[in-house]
Amino acid sequence: FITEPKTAAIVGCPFSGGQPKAGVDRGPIHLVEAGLVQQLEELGWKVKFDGHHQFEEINTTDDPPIGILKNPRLVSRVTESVAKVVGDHVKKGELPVTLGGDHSLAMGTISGTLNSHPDACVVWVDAHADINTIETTESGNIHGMPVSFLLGIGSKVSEYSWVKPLLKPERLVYIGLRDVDAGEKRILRENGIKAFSMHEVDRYGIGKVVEMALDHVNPDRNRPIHLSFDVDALDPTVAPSTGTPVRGGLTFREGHYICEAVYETGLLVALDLMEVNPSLADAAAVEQTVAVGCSLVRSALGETLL
Ligand code: HAR
Ligand code: MN
Ligand code: MN
Ligand code: MN
Repeated sequence: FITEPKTAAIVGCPFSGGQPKAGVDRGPIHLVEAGLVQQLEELGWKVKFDGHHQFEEINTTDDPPIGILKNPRLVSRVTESVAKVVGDHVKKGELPVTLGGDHSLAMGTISGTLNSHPDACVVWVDAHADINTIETTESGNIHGMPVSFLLGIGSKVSEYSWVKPLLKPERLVYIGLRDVDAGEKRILRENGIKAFSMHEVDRYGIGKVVEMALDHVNPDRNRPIHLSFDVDALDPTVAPSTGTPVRGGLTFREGHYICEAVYETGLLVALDLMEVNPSLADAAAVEQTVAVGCSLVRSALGETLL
């Protein structure tokens, strides 16, 4: 699906409107300043990066809540614009690497992927399921909801009518979950969505978990894969600078193993790296988190240990 010469397009999304903590909008800037573009070039990729998206066209001075949804118009318009940008790269056979920014952005990135590859599957790596609906969310923070919008479950708001329910429950799999709301557990169960929590990672080991996850969404290993990686899937000792850290997460190697194994399929068509927040820790912890973010991306784009 990726055409030669292999081209990656960095889609920097300095956006924080899907959640309340300032600073996550600076994640992509730090990742690029850490040298991500050159690192990917050293792996043999042609890398396109024409600056971070500024969403200039989006003008929401007045954005009161719609029901419980916070910043609903802003999040809708930014993610719709991201869907177009990511979709254009995917159509050209380029690999979009979207740097967040909060995870509401995945409403855009996954819409962009599925527009071109309706048969694609999604591997969502996260401490959280991000599948709350308008009915179940307690926070109203849209970064906890993008998956429900992509599936078309829960009641609809006209502001989000551009989001088509292109994702099928059987084409989605989670790895790393450990902080799932009661309403979200019900949604996962009722829709038969496959999820490998940290409990399964402990029981089977990450190698077997990734194999089972791919067997579920991609049994013949012929579907394009969209990997959406929330850095908070990693243990907070590994990736401390993030808005909603949850203890008991993936080790450094477990996180990288997922990326390496997805790369090895040769089926990766889009990658998200989300929720790096450089304002939520001391300088050393920020540097550590940014470095881990870059190295996850390198692993997903083919860096090997030998
Ligand atoms: N489930 C909670 C909510 O809906 C928390 C979501 C949290 N955050 C993320 N997303 N970082 O993965 O608000
Ligand atoms: Mn671009
Ligand atoms: Mn998330
Ligand atoms: Mn998360």
